[in-house]
Amino acid sequence: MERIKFFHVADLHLDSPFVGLKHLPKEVFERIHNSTFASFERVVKEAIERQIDFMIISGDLFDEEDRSIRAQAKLVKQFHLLHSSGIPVYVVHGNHDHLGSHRLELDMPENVHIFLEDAEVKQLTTKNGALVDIVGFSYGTRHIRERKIGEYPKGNAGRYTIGILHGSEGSIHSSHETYAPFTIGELLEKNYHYWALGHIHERRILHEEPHIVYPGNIQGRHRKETGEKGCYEVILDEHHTELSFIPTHDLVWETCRVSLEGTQRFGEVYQRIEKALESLSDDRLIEVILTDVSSLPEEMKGMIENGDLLEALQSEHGRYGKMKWVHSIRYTRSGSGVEQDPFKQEVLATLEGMGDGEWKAALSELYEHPSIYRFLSTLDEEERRLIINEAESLIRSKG
Ligand SMILES: [Mn+2]
Repeated sequence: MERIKFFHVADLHLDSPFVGLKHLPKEVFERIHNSTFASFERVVKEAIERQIDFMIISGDLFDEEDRSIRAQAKLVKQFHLLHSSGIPVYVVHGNHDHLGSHRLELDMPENVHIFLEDAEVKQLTTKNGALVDIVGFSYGTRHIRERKIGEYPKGNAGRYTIGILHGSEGSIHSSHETYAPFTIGELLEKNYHYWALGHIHERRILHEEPHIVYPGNIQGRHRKETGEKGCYEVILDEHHTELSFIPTHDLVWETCRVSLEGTQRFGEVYQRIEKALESLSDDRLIEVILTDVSSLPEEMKGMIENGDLLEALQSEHGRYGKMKWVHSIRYTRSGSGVEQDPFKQEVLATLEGMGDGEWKAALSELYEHPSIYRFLSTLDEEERRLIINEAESLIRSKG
């Protein structure tokens, strides 16, 4: 069989709202707000330059069920560019942009092939004459909890078979909800040449030969989606897979740890942070975590907590080249003194002992709020730690 070359892209989340970023100057806001589109434009540019045979998009093209016209128009424009270059696109919709959510739909060019609710096979002959079966399904509603893998037929000899699946591999524990679950074994049984997964926003290769791959999203959307983001170029021949990651992100979310050991004055703190920021590349959205703060006077900690330090850094953002935006500053308290007040001791001990149940109860008002819950992701260990640290320093600082 002639070799084939395609792009595996997933989780575009076009027009993501980037919640949690506050008080952005206009140019910073616009850059961030446009970043999902900028990344997809790069995906398309690379696809055309590399003359791929076809593109696969494994779900969550849009971030919201009521996909904006702006997002649709920009997407359609990119699909037209692919069309002009003779590149077909195979699309499934995921939990974020399921078929049932269609409100106002723009017409897609004819190179775009969208899968429907039941798993189906779409056939393609590449310009080199290779025969390819592409199998997939789209989410008809937001929550697909059942196993859909049973609907996928076995691969046929003499043709490439590629499976597209937006869902959760059974052994992965993540903050993503479990949808259309499957196991690696179930995928291998199908005898496909490649599995183009979507849903998990981290890049992961679950199996090699045949490759089972989550490419991750194309642009980080919050501080936990750190690092480079992009898509995979896949070159297949009958026995071998060549996988290359192509970074296309517009902005990278990054955590920057700065030790404040021995510092006492605002000027010293500021300089240490500035120095650390200078060493980072451009086009970063940065969370600064200050460590070793034990020598820091309480009033300095107050300036960190009340946002004064952050504001000072942000007002200087122009100095850091193209774009280095510090979106938050926190500090972790290590080796803090023993509390003498018995009441405070009691409260601190309770805080330290908070289990899942207590967290759930404390957060239920937010996490069960009908219009807020969908903007929230679950708190991981580090975030819980930070909240506890902040509460602790608040309690200790009150007389
Ligand atoms: Mn997604």
